[in-house]
Amino acid sequence: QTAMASEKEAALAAVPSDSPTIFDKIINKEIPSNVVYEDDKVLAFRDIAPQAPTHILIIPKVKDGLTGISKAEERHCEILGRLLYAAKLVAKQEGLDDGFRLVINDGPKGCQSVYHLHVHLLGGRQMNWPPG
Ligand code: IU
Repeated sequence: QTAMASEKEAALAAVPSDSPTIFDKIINKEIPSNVVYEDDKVLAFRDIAPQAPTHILIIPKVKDGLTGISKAEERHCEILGRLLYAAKLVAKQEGLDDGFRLVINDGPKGCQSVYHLHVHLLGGRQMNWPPG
């Protein structure tokens, strides 16, 4: 079984809800993670199951109802911009000068498994299109 297949299974098994997720424990440093960037609003850490040489998750420290991008409201516009800007800073920090990919999975069909908004930063290899 490939990691991708199990990630899809995790996504299909995940129940979309606004309950706290494991990312809250990562934010609160209750469980360890490999943090690569942090500011007052945003945390970025290495994905535990990397799908590329660089695979980092960029998340808002306060969820504020943002279980996923489909739940975005006008009040979230500032944090949404900060997440993308942080992704650019991290891509630069990681030396991804020849390109990278940002991904936001949403809902079961989008293969979302953790219901706390996160931007995937993937790089360090040639990406393909279309994605799976
Ligand atoms: P998704 O877009 O919801 O499918 O992404 C969730 C990601 O969170 C996925 O790439 C997992 O490998 C990753 N992850 C993690 O880095 N640490 C964890 O403790 C858990 C998931 I659970």
